Amino acid sequence: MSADSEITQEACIVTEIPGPKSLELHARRQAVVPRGAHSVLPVYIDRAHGSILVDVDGNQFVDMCAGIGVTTVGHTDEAVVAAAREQLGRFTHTAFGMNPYEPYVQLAEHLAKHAPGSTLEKPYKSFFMNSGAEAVENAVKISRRHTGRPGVAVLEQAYHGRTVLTSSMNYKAAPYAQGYGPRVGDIYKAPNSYPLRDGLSGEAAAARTIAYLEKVAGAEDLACLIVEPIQGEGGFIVPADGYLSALLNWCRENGIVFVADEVQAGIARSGKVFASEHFGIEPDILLTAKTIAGGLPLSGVTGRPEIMDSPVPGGLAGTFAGNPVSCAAAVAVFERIENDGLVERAQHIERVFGAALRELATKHPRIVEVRGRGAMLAIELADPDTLDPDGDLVKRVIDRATQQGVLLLSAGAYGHVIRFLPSLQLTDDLIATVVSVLDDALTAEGA
Ligand code: PLZ
Repeated sequence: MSADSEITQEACIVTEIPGPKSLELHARRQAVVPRGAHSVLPVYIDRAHGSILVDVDGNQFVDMCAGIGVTTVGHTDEAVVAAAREQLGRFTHTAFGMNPYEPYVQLAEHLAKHAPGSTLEKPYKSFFMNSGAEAVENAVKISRRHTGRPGVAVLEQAYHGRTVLTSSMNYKAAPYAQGYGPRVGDIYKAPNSYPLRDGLSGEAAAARTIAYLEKVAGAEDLACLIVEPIQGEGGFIVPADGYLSALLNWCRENGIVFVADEVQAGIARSGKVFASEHFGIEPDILLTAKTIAGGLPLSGVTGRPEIMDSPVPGGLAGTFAGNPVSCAAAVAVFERIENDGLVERAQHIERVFGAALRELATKHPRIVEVRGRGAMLAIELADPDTLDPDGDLVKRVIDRATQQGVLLLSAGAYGHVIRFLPSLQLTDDLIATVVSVLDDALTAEGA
């Protein structure tokens, strides 16, 4: 079907939301799908292109979520679809652990070229899994194997996945780990850098994190420290300058593997290929997923060869890991980044949309901060005097925007942040639509 490219890049609401066909599908789903597999918005999608989702009732929505930061190159991007189709016609699966193929190797070459460690004499090595959580799991395994130590350090406000290990690493207990115990041990959650709320310099925040870990975990027992350079689910929290480099130095001094979880921030979204570049750090291990394959499931673990080679042959695998169709799509994503200025698009979105959000903040005092990088921007909503987080306001604003055809996503420990992670195809016209819908919603809420 080539109708995708005929979808106009505009919002257009033609029924009640959810519409009658969505409601019908939702009733069928409730009979056969457990409630745990919840959908935030029961609007069923029929097709999509660029920044627009079209539902089964013919409503068009501006997608400011990109499937939680996945379709960063745009929905049904022609180059990605063509590469995946081509590979589908050749073969869909062999298991890389059985019979290997070129797209996997090509993708590892792209990552070696773009990873912040590309200044090293020996390039970073990569292998591929299916999901972000699996990438995190493997980073923990490799770090333990490399160091012979058990401990895993993470930060407050962090999110790393929903497997039993990774859900024990998340800051929030509910809905990830609560009720599914026992939780995994030897995980230490250290204070992070949250400039709006702690007011600390990067140096002071790092000293606090390090002091905590030395006291509570003991540096000699730590295999790795895993950080999101810009925290995603936590609310697009950008750490204070110098925070991450101080943590990295401490890791190097203490033989701890420094892992950057770039599952949400990586691959052009932040206005750099890797968010780590904003902070001048070369992590030992870098994790990618989401954006990497333009909408197909794939994750990557990339790192220094001396660390990545610590597992024995056959130690890193999975039946579907590094699926050839996903790898071919991911190669197309990197070609788009290299040839079509996607990083510059993310920077453009930061300039235009970021400025508009800051303008909104001057009108609406409950926007207590506008932050983020590239096409990863957020507004935090709180009481301007006490900074009490206002998750209810976020919910109401998102509901109002949905009714106007703009899909928004919350974030933050208290659901008090609206995060914007659109596709890089977002046009200036659509930015204007989103800003005016937000403005109206905030005004209607007296915010
Ligand atoms: N690391 C930094 O953001 C996934 C979670 C959606 P998976 N974030 C979206 C949900 O509610 O399940 C994420 C992330 C960071 C790891 C992950 C996990 O990636 O592909 O969802 O396993």
